[in-house]
Formats: sequence, structure tokens, C-alpha cells
Amino acid sequence: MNGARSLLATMGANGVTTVFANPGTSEMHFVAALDDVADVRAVLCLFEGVATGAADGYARVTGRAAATLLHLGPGLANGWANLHNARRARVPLLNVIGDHATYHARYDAPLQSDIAAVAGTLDGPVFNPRRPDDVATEAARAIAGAYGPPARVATLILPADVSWGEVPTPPAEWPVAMPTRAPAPDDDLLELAATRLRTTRSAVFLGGTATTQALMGLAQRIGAASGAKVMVETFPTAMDRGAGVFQPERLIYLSEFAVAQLADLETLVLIGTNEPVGFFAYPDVPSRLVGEDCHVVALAPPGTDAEAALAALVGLLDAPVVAPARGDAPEAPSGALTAQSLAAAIAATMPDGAVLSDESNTSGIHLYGATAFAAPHRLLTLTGGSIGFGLPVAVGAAIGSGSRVIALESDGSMMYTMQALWTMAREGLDVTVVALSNRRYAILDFERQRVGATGAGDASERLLALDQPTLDLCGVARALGVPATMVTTADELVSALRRSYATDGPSFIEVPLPAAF
Ligand SMILES: Cc1ncc(C[n+]2csc(CCOP(=O)(O)OP(=O)(O)O)c2C)c(N)n1
Repeated sequence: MNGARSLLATMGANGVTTVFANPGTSEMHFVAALDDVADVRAVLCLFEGVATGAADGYARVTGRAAATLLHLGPGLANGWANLHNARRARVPLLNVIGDHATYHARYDAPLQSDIAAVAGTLDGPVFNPRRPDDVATEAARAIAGAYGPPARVATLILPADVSWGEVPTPPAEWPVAMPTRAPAPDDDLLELAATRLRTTRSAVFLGGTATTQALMGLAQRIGAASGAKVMVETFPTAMDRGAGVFQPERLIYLSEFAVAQLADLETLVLIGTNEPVGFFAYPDVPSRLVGEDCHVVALAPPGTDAEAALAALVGLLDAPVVAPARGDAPEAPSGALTAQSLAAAIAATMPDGAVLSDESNTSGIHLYGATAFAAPHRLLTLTGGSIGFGLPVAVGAAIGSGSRVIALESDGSMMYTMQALWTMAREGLDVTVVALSNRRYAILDFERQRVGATGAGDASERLLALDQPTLDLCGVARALGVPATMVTTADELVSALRRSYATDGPSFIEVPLPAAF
């Protein structure tokens, strides 16, 4: 038995049974060992950003870590942006990076780089076993580090000679990472939060792991008993939504409006997340969104027990059970394709239990409202602001959940990681990709005004328009093995969506839309 095989066996023993991979020479023993370890499924991704985003998506829908397999520093760097999104999503993830053999490093071969330094920027622990018989324990430590709490991107750097070297005495049982309990909330903070919720203009602010139906239901009771608003962060990791699910008010993305939304609050109680701040700085707009006099109570920061905090507040406030608001999903739309009819078409046709990977950007401005009473589903959003997350996350979410995934993908973002389509085709994943083609980086038109960057001449226009040549998105999808169709009306979109939900495997629907701004 070699080090690579002991890694895979340890992963299997710890439930890390899916690996999203883009291998090279230094990972060949890991690849070969896959034939010996049946309980680990490896999925080939044609770009590292697909592998890392898929591991993020898998964790968002299962709560469990998947692994990546990446090739030295350059492979890690190619995958870094979606690891950044995963870090911001606070999901568990085991990032496995092959390296040169330990004795080869000093020769400064072409692929040599400081992998640990790059991995260190992900805020998770980094492990680097130097002998084959250390691999299993270090891997178990890395998996424990990934689960935290808080959940993190943990990295295991595996030198080639550690991978191919013999493990002299394999353990009788593979080491298992022991789960660690998330710390309970502080009693004094609980009392303070309960008192302020009752006596001041306040809001409970949810994020992180607190956006499940069960936890949002507790928050709803707290809101009803205390008079506090219940809000949710702008970009939740995985949020239950739809008919029968309590829907908190979402913090608006635009700082100018978010400041107004929070302006009258005297108390903000944080559950599962940190204090909200502006996505960017803008001239004359504050970075902090709450008013100066607002008392922020960090009751359950990331990595602590959000459920215990909410349950304790329910108890302290003696909060009775309340029914979620009722409403109807929109009718299936007809007529022109617009941001409104797109949102209505998605909401009207959504299959029960679907996962919505939302990278619709400006074209999706009506989506959140329209889907409030759609069939129950789970919403995954762009936690770290690094575009190109939606298709890779859809891959991982489809593999992890086994449910229909709808990936709403704006054209500019899609072009970062469209290789994900090939993995969808190869693995036969039930993903409906809805490609929103406004042929612009439309949000940047708007951002340009917001930051006060005036001047809109030909040179700057060429950096915002996705034309000359026009992107043939259906052509891209077909080239990567996914059947594709372009719709021209809302009626056609509704039919194409219904057809795709009834068909196994991926499908691709291109929706031409006018720019929303
Ligand atoms: C990795 C990364 N690169 C660049 C950006 C900057 N950026 C933000 S939005 C955007 C364009 C988005 O265009 P598209 O996905 O077509 O959505 P639209 O704005 O047209 O709705 C860009 C380039 C980013 N957020 N992340």
C-alpha cells in the first residue's frame, strides 16, 4: 500500500467520497489508487475553477466535505477564485494538492512554487505530510480542520514521493476525524439580546448555517414574539425558500439602499454571520451599513451553535409557534422575454425540491421576489463575489443532492467556467442551465456610475460590451456535449424549462434579454 492509497482509504473512512479532480504527473499515484478504493468517486473537471466550485456546491447541499485534486501551485491558483467563494460560504472542503517529490523541490523545477503560501491565504489549516506513513493521520487532521467549526477550506499538500512511497505498516483502522461541537452562545449575550429585542427597534440578522427552514422558523417566532424584524444576508450560502418556508427580508446589495434599510435599527442580533458591510466602498457611502448608534450583538458568530442561540431566544421570549406567510407563485408568463417574465417562468415551473444556483446578476433582479412562493427549493448564491461560481457549484450540487439543479447563469459569468458543461454532460447530471444573454457586463455600467467614473467613450465601452464577435452560447454548450436551444419568447422559455425538467441529464436554454440597466 502506498501513501496515495492510504489517503483515499482515509477519505473514504471519513465520508469524503467525492473528489473533483484535474490531475497531472505528481498526482498519478492518487489517480491509479482510485481503481483500488471503490467508495471514492472521482469526477474529472476540465479547469481547476470547476473542480473547486463543484466541491463548494457539493458541501452547500450536503453539509459534507468533498475533496479537490489539483496540480501543484498553478492548479491551486487556477482554482483559487472558487476556493475563495467556498471560504466565504464557510463550507467544509478538503483541498488536495499534488507536489513535487520532497527531494526534487530544491532543484527549482518549472512547476515549483510556494504552494503552502498560496493555500495559506484561504484561512484554513494546511498539512504537508513528508512520509507515506504520515498521510493517513495528516489527512484525518485535515478533514477535522475542514469541519471546524467553523467549516473551512483545509489543504493537504501531497508530495509525489509521499504518494508513491510504501506505507510500511498500514493501520488496522483508518483514523477518523472526531466531530467537534460548536460552542454554545454566551448566557449574558443571550440575556442582552432578548432584552434588546423586546425593548428596542431591532432585527435578527441571519446568515451562514442559519438559513435552513428549521432555523429561519425559529427566527420567525422570535420576530413575532418581540416585534423585531428578521433579515437575511445578501448572499446566503444555501437558503431554503418557497411555499411554506418563512422568508426573512433580504439585505439589499446596494449599500445606499442597505443603509436606509437598517437606518432606524437600535439593535442588530447576528446569528451565523458577521456584521454586514458594503460590498465595495463608494464615494460618500459608509462602509458599515448599520447606523452609528446601532448596538450590534454578535450572539452566534460563524462556527458557534446558531441553532442553540435561536432556540434559547425562543425560550427566553416564550415565543409561540407561528404559521409561515401564504402566497401564490406567479402564473406562467407569456409574451416578451424580460427580467420580469424570466423570474415568473422560473418561479412558475420550479420542480419541488430543486436547487437554484443563482448567478443571474442583473438579469435576476426580480427572481428573489418571484420565487418566494414557488415550490420549496434551495437557493445558492455568490458568497465571495468572485464570478464564475454558478456552473461549477451546479455540478457539485447535482452530484451531492441528486435533485434537479437550475443554474441561472449570466453570459459574462458563464464564460469564466463554461468547462463545467462538459462535466455535466459526462456525468449525466440533471442540470438545467438558463443562460442569460444580455451581451454586456451590465452591472459594470451601473457600478461605473456609482463610483463616479464618468466618461463613457469607445475605449471604455469596449471593456463592457460582449460583442464583436457575438458569443454563440448554444454553440459553446453543444461543443461541450450539452443539448442547447435558444428561446425567443416567455412562452417558449416556459416550455423549454418544463421539457428540461422532464428529461434526464443536462440541458441548456439560452435566453436573450435586454440589459436590465
Ligand atoms: C473573478 C472576478 N472577476 C471579475 C469580476 C468583476 N465583475 C463583476 S460583475 C462582472 C460582469 C458580470 O457580467 P454578467 O455575468 O454578464 O452579468 P450582468 O452584469 O450582465 O448581469 C465582472 C466582470 C468579479 N466580480 N469576479
